[in-house]
Amino acid sequence: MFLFLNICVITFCYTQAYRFDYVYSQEADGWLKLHQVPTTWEDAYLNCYYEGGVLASPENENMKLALTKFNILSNCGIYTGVHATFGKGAYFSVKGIPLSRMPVTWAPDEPDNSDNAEDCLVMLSNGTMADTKCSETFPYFCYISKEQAKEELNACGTMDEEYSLDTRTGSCYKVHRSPLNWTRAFVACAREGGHLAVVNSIVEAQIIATLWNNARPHFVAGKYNRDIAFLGFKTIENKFQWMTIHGQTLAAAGYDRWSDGQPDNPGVQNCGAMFRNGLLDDNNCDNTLPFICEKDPASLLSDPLSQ
Ligand SMILES: *[C@@H]1O[C@H](CO)[C@@H](O)[C@H](O)[C@H]1NC(C)=O
Ligand SMILES: *[C@@H]1O[C@H](CO)[C@@H](O)[C@H](O)[C@H]1NC(C)=O
Ligand SMILES: [Ca+2]
Ligand SMILES: [Ca+2]
Ligand SMILES: [Ca+2]
Repeated sequence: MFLFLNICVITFCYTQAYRFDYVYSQEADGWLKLHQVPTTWEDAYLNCYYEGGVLASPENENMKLALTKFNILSNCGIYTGVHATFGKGAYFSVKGIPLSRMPVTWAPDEPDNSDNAEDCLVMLSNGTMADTKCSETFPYFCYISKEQAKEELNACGTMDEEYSLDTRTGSCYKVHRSPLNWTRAFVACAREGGHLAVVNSIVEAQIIATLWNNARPHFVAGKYNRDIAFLGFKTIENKFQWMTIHGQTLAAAGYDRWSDGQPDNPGVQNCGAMFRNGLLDDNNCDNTLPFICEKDPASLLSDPLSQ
């Protein structure tokens, strides 16, 4: 926060925050967010993508400086977006800049490609780099360039035009037509500033079903049911108690209309879904299905609690 204010005082101050969890960096010429919870490289990559940015890399001296300066976690490396997961030894940033173009200083005895199994690069707190297994977990930064961030926020408080506001509920909705399993879907909605949709009324069930049925046809290869979409409810560890992701029973949340014969697979189908007619289904959490996100228009604004 201090850093941010300081930047504002001495240079042009960006009045439009990208979103509350990102901080403007003059060096980076854009917005950075430190994800303090360590994850695997693949999860870091995906989380940044869902947030609308990229896993940050020291692609030039300024980015390297920004990442070093913002990395307040002492003695701890951060994942960079530099990886060779597409081909052994062929290191590129997520944006496709080759490692040979980056200002890299290696840590002692690095890179060593230990066990011939190290395809991801971490940056240590002093700015030196090391290769590591991509399954190791590290904190990381996501980056949104000023170019990317300069679009106006829409009525849903996001630049993601796929979110649309419905004034009847005051919520925004987005139909994800590319299928993910329930866990991945949950994370995708969360990173967009929303959550897997929670149905709180019959009207909301109709709104969601209508949006879904009107969504542009979208072909994604693979075997999955195109007529069922994941929502934000599941059973708690096979206890046959259906709860929304906000900790309520379906009845308390306001909508518990199951389709005929559903739920039909207790103990096996532990995740909540909806048919195109708006009625509910239990489905396998590891199936990949389309899914619906719901978002409070204020969720990413600077002070969501005061809205
Ligand atoms: C950077 O940190 C690593 C790990 O702590 C250490 O081994 C290395 O000597 C440091 N390099 C410089 C240039 O300070
Ligand atoms: C969802 O997919 C991810 C990535 O493929 C996988 O790691 C995870 O185990 C899956 N989760 C479930 C519940 O199947
Ligand atoms: Ca190494
Ligand atoms: Ca809702
Ligand atoms: Ca079912």
